[in-house]
Amino acid sequence: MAGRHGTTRDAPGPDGAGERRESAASDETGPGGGNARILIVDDHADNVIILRDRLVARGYATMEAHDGEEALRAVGGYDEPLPDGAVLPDLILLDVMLPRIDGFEVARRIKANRSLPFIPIIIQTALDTTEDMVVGLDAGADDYITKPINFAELEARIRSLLRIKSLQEEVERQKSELSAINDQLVRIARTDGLTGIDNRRRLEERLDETFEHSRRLGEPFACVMCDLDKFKSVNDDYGHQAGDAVLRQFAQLLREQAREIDRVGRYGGEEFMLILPGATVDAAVAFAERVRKAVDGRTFSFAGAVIRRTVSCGVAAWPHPGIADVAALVRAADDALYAAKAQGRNRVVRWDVLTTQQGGGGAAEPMADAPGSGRTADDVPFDLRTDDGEQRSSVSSGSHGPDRPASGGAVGGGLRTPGENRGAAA
Ligand code: GH3
Ligand code: MG
Ligand code: MG
Repeated sequence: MAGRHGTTRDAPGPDGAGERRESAASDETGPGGGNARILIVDDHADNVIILRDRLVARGYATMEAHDGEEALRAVGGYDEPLPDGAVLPDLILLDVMLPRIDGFEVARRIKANRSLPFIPIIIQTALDTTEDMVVGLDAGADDYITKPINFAELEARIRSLLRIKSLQEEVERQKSELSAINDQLVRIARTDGLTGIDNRRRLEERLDETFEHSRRLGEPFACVMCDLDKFKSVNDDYGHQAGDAVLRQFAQLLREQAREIDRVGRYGGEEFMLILPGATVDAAVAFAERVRKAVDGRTFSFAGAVIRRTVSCGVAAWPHPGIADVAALVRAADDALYAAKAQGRNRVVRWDVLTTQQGGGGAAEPMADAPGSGRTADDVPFDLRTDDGEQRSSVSSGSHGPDRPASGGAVGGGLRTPGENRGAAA
């Protein structure tokens, strides 16, 4: 049997708010109470004592408040942080007639405080004033009990509300679990599983965001497509796992080379894309050239072997008169990449120079080539529209198929206009 000996005081507020009493057996499950904490709010000390003793005897822990302000303070109701070590009540037994702030107002303020969890409130009303009951329920109370209080009835109401509270908490728990799972799914849906960098879907979102942002601010931005050269031979010679290791190491290299604001993603296969916000074509070419050199100057290692690889890059940037939208920008970078492959690989090609050299793409003036890139379309004449299957496969970078409808007119020689479909070469 619990008694006054078990009384403890937890973090009493300035006026005794939050005063808390617990039964000696409070950590055992009582006849109905478990460890639920009930805040008794009543200005009559006798009422408080009667309720407290009976609740404690039934295994509940109790807290007390003697007016409306104390009651609010016990739940941090004045936007004050709860005193250290203080705990919120699980349920409030609220008298209506209280000094300073009446019970209705207390209920209203507690229910209006969105930072609080669900705390059931039972108002105590005099038997002859059902009007109080209506006002109390309208104020947000969850139930009411008439005085003089029938303790069995009070206990039944407390149990019922605590059941609702625990269901509510379970719902909240499941909601936050679902939201965490959802966040994780969103992350997975945007990430390339092999390399941990953005996947194509995410890159496309980023492209749209960056394009929108650049257009609003009138800032340039660039897109670099990188494709590992002769990557298929890594798989053929060393196995698929070796190929995977090279892809991971290449992704890591790109991450290291990129600035904080750049986006690095895997566009597909052994083809990677970099989105460089604020970068002019010159800056992007310099960046791509750094990447190219870094790859050229390093080795890739995996179980049992160390190999060297090179990379080809295509660069395009907005604004450019020939680039009206994101799709045109990506196509331009891809075309430049394709030209880099055709010119012999291990090089960086800028699309705007291809364009001006062919008088296509709407470039107003030839743009200066960046130091270090140094290679343009006329370094090596190439024919992207040859019907010769041999040559096609030697210049194709392979993974461009699905989003590039085949051009029916892929006949004859000469340079394809950049931005135009690569056609049969894909
Ligand atoms: P090029 O210089 O023209 O780009 O030649 P390439 O061999 O790199 O290009 P190709 O398109 O012929 O081959 C690409 C290869 O990339 C074929 C494919 O098996 C391999 N590949 C694509 N995705 C993965 C991957 O996730 N892991 C591994 N290990 N290989 C991949
Ligand atoms: Mg390749
Ligand atoms: Mg490829």
